Amino acid sequence: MFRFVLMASLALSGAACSSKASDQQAAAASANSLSTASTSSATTASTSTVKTLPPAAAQAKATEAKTARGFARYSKKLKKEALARGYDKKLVDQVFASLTFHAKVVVADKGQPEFVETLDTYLPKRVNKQRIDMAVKMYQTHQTELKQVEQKYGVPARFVVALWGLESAFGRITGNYSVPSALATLAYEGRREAFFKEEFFLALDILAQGHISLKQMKGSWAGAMGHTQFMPSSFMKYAQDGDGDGHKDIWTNRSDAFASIANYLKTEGWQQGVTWGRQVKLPPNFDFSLVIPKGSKDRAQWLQWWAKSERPLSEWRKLGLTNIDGTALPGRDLKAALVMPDDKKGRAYLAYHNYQTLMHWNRSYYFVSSVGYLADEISRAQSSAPGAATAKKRG
Ligand SMILES: [Ca+2]
Repeated sequence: MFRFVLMASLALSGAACSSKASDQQAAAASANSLSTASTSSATTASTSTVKTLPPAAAQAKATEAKTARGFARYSKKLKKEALARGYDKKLVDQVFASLTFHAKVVVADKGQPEFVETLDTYLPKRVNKQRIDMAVKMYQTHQTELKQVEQKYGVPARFVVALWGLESAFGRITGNYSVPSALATLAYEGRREAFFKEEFFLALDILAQGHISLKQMKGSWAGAMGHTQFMPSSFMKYAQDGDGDGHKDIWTNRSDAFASIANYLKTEGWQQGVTWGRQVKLPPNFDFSLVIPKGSKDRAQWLQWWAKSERPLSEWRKLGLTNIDGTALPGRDLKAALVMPDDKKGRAYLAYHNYQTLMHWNRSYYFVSSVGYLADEISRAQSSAPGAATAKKRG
């Protein structure tokens, strides 16, 4: 489990990020970033005409030769279990007839990026100018729809757009794997069998409920689905029918995706009227024991450590902290905890309650920093746009 989780947070940040994402979101997160990275090579592996297979594809082929038969045996058992669990036989027949062993999934799951970087190298890549421009454009294009979602769920549209942009490049990169096949392959691989088997059965539930067809149920190699890159368990908990047509379609329906993202944040405690956090400057000789320590074993422990760091902005002000540009911290009566994703060397953030909510989505400082950064850039573009209503940063 540790390796998977570590791999996921590495894949996500491309860095030695010591915060570990939750199982579910680790899968979604790694799925997201790796789907982006590996889609093209996956396509290469399946479409190239054998002559000159690149090494990764060749390796994938080798794994396939070894284990496709094993997968078929595993699928038989899984099918029995599906029927025993009471799934409709027609659905079960249809899904199991479609199951394909994806050697590539196994290779991706075992792979570990070796590249180490910091937030300073990561952020400009992950939230580059192209992504910011696109986010601003999407924010404006879908303004009406986004405002409705903002009102209904109490979550600012800029955060919905930022998550949408980072998870699936605004719905453009959602993954090309058949989700049941990817999940069955990962269950068969065995290292996290129980987790992926449950996700597989939840995928069957989603199909049984008719939200999407089997053919359209596509996702990343790790089973993260659609515009939101939800794992099936997240779908069950947070997905919404935004346009009211009776289906929660996070794969092809933008309204459903927007509502689902906002509902996720609302469900996990988003506070209205407050932003996520802010980058700050520390005074000389700062007492670093006030920072949330790194390496928490789970969210519960991280929250405990958060509570120890958290204090009112006025107190942080007294301790000598300022905004990154040296100006005074806001006078608002808010509590914040101090986060340093790259320890003493790197950036420091005062994190508000909503930071916790974003860390529920994906327990990675790098991920949350990029969401906050992108959301702030959207807001900045709004307030600097000529004639645009000023979208003031609050908190
Ligand atoms: Ca719908």
